[in-house]
Amino acid sequence: MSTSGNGTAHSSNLQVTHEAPADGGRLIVLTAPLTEAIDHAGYFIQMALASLPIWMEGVINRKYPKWREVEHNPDGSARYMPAGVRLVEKSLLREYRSDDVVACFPDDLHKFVGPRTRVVAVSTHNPLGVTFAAGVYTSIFGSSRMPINSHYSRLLFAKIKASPYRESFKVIVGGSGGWQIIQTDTYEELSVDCVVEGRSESTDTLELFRKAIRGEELPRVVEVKHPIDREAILFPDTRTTFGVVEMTTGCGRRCKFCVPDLNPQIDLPKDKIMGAVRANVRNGNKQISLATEDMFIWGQVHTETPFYFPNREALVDLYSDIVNTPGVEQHVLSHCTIAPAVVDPLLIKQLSDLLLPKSPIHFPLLSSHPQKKALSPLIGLETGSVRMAKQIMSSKGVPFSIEDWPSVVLEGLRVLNENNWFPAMTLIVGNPGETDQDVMETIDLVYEIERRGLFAFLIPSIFTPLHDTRMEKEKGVTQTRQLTPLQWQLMMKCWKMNLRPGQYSWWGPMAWRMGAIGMWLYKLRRLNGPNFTWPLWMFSGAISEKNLQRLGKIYRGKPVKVKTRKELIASLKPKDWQYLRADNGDMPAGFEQHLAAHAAAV
Ligand code: B12
Ligand code: SF4
Repeated sequence: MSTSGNGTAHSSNLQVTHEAPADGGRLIVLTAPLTEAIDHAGYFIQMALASLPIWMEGVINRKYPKWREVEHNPDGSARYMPAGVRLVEKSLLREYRSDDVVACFPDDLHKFVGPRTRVVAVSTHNPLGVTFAAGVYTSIFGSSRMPINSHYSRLLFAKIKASPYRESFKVIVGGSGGWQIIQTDTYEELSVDCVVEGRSESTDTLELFRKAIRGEELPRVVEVKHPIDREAILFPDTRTTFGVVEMTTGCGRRCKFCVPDLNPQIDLPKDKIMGAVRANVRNGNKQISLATEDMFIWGQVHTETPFYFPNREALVDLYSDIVNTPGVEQHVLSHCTIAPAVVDPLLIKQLSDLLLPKSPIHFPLLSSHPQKKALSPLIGLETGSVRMAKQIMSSKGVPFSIEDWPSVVLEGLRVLNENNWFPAMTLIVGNPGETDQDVMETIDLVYEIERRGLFAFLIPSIFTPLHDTRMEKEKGVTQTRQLTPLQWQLMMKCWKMNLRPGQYSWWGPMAWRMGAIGMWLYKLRRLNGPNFTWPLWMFSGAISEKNLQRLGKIYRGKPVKVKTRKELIASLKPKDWQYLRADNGDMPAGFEQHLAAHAAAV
């Protein structure tokens, strides 16, 4: 049971009332799964909800007993909703009256869905848990189909399906996870009429809603265009979950497996970002997070400087205004890339000075900040194999050559750690064509991170061919039982390293040993097959890595030859030197003469 902000109790079970809302309901009702809408405990809880199987919900309940408690506006609508829902709402309000449209939590649908309702629109991020990282952890623990988030998404769809007014409204689904319904063909099962691929701002989306309201048949899938003009992107003027406000769309580094990179590279206008920040604060939010694939491109899109040389002044100005907005008590970073930390370490320092005081993240054993605060953006590491990196993400490290990818990762991480940034870094296991040699090179890089005393939360996930990407048709590993001993070892080594900061108590290592082996005996041995066994022993720490290597059970990684920042900078093409900032030091020999000659030529 959960209690809403206005004191009414709700159950998160299927709840069907046949009593019509007094006003006949709203014409258009917007919603999202509870697990994607909650604005509680920060980003990590939602990531856990997406990654743990439903049978582990008790772990979340114990850690966050109040996670289901949500707040309401006086009319019963949702006080906050994911940014995607808010934009659909904003898009619709260009055409419909505000009392025609409402955004509500799943438990409140019966208050707004009535005989007048013509559309129930669902925004979803990850409804069936078939995307990377989400699928992999649930499959390790036993059921690949039902992460907690997926369970709650299904509850939402079941509730909509069971509505006594279901015949008189259409169900339209959108958001970054809509493709999962198309790919699994679960339209009937979930009672979905149409999935929209693309942004709500599009006039095609509005036309679709018009059609639904006229009661016409809808196509199963509608692809709508992404605005290419930064002014065409709308901004919420109500509160969003976690204070998410869009900062950029697209990326530009062109990794082949990536969905967001397919969108146009746009950095959004500062005044609009600030307007949405203020709107969040006005509506009771204390936290802001700018949604982006790479925060470092903001201020450098379609300028004369290539986007991968960050615009230090613009970024510092933007973040400074955000964290200094009265009412913003917390600020969280979303995604970025690592090469900019090597390009401009002073930018990282200046951002740290600004952002650390407002970061809600504390890593007492890692941070040198007086209050042990830290910043933890999500960064793609993906692979330590240069051969693989060339195939799937040849521009990931620009302006540096992809040949230097391991050095870019290690030097970038050094700069970040020195400034109290401890990123979550994703790795892809089981890329199409991945050989044992590729996995060994990734293991080498992971051991090198450990050897150098660097820290990142390493999050391995199994390759998932995502819809529409240039790797859509490729096949990698599909089940955890197919993972090789080396792939398992990479996964378990990452998790072993992640748990390091929690292992300094006297009881920590012991608990892990017992827990890991107990879990293996109980469930995981059968599920994940024999290749899992020795990596798990390595993870548990019950037998030392040295001994496991001596017995020939694991590969312990060999030292990686790494370029220093100075060497990396020296490897840049002279045409790029003009974009370097001398205050970072490590300038290539002949830098000043080169710049003078360049200036003269210009
Ligand atoms: C912020 C963010 C988070 C936050 C907050 C999420 C939240 N609930 O608000 C956190 C960190 C919690 C998170 C978690 C996860 N995330 Co996330 N996240 C993002 C990020 C950076 C921004 C999302 C956002 O708000 N964008 C701004 C809004 C406006 O965009 P939007 O939601 O897409 O909405 C637009 C359209 O989709 C459309 N639309 C949306 N809804 C609807 C509905 C209808 C009816 C219509 C017509 C249109 C429509 O219109 C909107 C614009 O007008 C995106 C990347 C990105 N740039 O989108 C990744 C992203 C969405 N996340 C992703 C993933 C994988 C996850 C996790 C599964 C990761 C994990 N394993 O833990 C979890 C899942 C969480 C869950 N509960 O299930 C992937 C999704 C991949 C996919 N589904 O195919 C993305 C694309 C990142 C990536 N690079 O791959 N995420
Ligand atoms: S760097 Fe990240 S966001 Fe950019 S293309 Fe690669 S995976 Fe996508």
